[in-house]
Amino acid sequence: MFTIGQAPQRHRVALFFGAVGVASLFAVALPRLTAAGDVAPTAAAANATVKVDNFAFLPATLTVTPGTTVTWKNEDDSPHRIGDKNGTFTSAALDTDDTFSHTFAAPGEYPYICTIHPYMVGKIIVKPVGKSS
Ligand SMILES: [Cu+2]
Repeated sequence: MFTIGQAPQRHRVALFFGAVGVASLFAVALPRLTAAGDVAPTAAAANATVKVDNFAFLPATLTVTPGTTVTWKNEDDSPHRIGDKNGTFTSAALDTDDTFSHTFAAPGEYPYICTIHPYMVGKIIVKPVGKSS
């Protein structure tokens, strides 16, 4: 049995649940936005380590985000001295277990060598967040 008032009432119920559905979508999206905002400062303050071992840099090529502090640690029995080929950073001679740190603010490629053993080569690549190439 149909009455005239029934159809509009069903329509209002459908509208109500439609609005709840849209609100739910926003409720799900908002925490994600907050989480993404929290990730950025963490990435900017990141740290990375390059091991100097067996007359080699490990990893030889390291990709980081701007603001990352890279620490070299000499795990060899022989001293090593980190020197950027462009003269941006140079360490003192590092004895066994000595470390040297440099913070990379600007994007770019930073090839470096051990100035005592120039055949030891490495590279730091500083890549802005969100750029895939
Ligand atoms: Cu060396």
